[in-house]
Amino acid sequence: MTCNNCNNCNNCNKCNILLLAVILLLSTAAAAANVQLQSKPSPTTQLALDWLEQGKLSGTVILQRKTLKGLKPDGFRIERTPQQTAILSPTDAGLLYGAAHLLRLQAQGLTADTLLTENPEHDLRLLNHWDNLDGTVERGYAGKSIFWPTYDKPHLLEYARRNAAVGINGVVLNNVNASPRMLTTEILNQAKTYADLLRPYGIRVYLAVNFSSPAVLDGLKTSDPLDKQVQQWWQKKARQIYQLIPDFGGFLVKANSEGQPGPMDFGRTHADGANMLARALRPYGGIVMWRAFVYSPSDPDRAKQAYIEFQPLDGQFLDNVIIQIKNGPIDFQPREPFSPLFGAMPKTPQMAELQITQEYLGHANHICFLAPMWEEFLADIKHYAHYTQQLAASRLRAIAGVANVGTDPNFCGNLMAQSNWYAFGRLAWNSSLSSEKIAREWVAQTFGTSPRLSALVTLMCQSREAVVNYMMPLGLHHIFAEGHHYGPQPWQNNPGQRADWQCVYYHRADTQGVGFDRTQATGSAATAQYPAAFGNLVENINTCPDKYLLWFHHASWTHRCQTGRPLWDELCYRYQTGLQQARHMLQTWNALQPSLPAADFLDIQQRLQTQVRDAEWWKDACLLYFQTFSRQPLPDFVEPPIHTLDELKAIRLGISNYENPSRQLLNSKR
Ligand code: BDP
Repeated sequence: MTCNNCNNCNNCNKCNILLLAVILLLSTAAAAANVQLQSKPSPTTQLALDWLEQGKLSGTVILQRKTLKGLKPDGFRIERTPQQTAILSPTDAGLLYGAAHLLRLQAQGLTADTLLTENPEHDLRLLNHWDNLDGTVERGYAGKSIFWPTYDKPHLLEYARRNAAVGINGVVLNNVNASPRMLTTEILNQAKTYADLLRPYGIRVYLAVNFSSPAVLDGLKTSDPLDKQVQQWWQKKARQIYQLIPDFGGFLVKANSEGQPGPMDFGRTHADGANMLARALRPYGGIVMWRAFVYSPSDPDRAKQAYIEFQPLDGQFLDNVIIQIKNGPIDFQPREPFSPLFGAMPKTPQMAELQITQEYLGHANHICFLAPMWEEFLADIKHYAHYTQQLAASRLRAIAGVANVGTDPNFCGNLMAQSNWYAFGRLAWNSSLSSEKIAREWVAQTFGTSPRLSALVTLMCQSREAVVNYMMPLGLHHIFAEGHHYGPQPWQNNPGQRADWQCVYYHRADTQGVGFDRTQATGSAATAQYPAAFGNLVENINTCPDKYLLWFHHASWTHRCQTGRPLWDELCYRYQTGLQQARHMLQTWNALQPSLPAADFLDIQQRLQTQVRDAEWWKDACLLYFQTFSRQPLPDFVEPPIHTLDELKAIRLGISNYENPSRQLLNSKR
């Protein structure tokens, strides 16, 4: 750093901090005409100063709080001259994001443009933690909860730093399957601790709440949202929360879904329930994020049920309610078409829920960079559901990701999985960023800028398609093992359980063909829920992209795919390709050994070895099983299966051993 503050030092951090602080003070005084208020840096600008100092940014950097036309509250402008770089923002959080941006550029060996403006696309960029009060994390593969029952302060602050560095500005502290205990005074006090610790990082806290809390916690006779006492209970609770946490963000609610209580238990609607909570939070500026992940059997096709339940309620929600919708109509599968609810409720703010934790994508064992999946989804909702215009006109602009963070020292179960947390934050800020750019940024900040590492960027960008190929290609979905959702179980069909919890319900394989007919012509007519441009595209089997073929069609085994291959051959080709792609990922990684830290190299190498074995497992299980319907031989390009179908069907992964399932499997004959 060149020091402008004293003439006889070249790299004087002390002076630079002073300089930054002084300039901050002066500029804020000029803008706000209130010198005293900013007599010292705020906790947030202090963090920005610390980051810039630790990052050893070259040249002089000025942080200036300033309201500028075209800058949103969290937005920032960077103005660079030969003498200095100025970061301008109306808010302290914006200055922090600007500082992070400069550091991101520096890590890539880049300098800021002479004039650059950044505004977040979503005002609320949230992580949802599926953390339980006993410390377990639902669908978590990275240790225990970082919040419950207790916390480790350095770990939590580093978590906060990483969030702020990518612009994440809100966290839901607990599982959507929420315990009523969450709203007890004891737990609220703990939430206050987290709110205080996270506030300097520009992060607000939110809570997932259980709709039956009034009855369960305080013995009210009902939790009916139209009951006066129930309403008062929530109002009192909101008052208590805001006394503790004045900038509390609001509630996230999973209601009438998978056994959770909700307004429909009392003959009310989702709107009745959401609005009752919204009224309680409104005086304090809080919001309600009401989830649309519901599938009560309103239609024989589960993919249609959320739309059926929610779309008619458009216009009935109060203005501090936003509907939180999973990216696809079923449940975070390796590939789903976008949910038809997007764009279908023009009078209601909507937010996407993405899953960062790899529930259906190999847990922390498989390396799968998720940005390509989210890029595909975001591009589709922009193109077909006019997401950008909707967002621009929306009262609330938000997006959420289900976190993959835990107490593991690397936070995410493995180092590569951190890239998905990073990618979520970057896309929440700017959904037009390409996955390749995000991968490049992350690799540079994690491993450096050696040109050899471009192979890692390519590996990351191809990894999601590899996983789709060896797990559920061509629009297949929901053929994973029950319970832990790790590994294949396309034969799953438990008598006496809900039909739409069975894998056979989703693939519908028979001797004629495979896939779920969702066409209007002959099937469930799910295609009719979509905007015409998409609905018509996928309705017609000849125009339906192969990647969605078996999602929308029961295609015959001889159906000619867009590649020219008959369906059976194409299915075999995809599974075989997926396996080869997994092997290629391992080879690429091995070749990168000299450019990578030894411990990280070995850890990821082992995971990739597991991933290759699992890809063999998926390929063998799915091809041998579907072959019982297609009754055709495996084409020559498919490696002969290592296992028999009976052996594969006998595999039972218990909860205690599922973390490393493939270790106990599949090796005997290799
Ligand atoms: C499913 C998970 C389940 C969650 C549910 C949800 O398997 O653990 O509770 O989603 O999102 O994907 O509510």
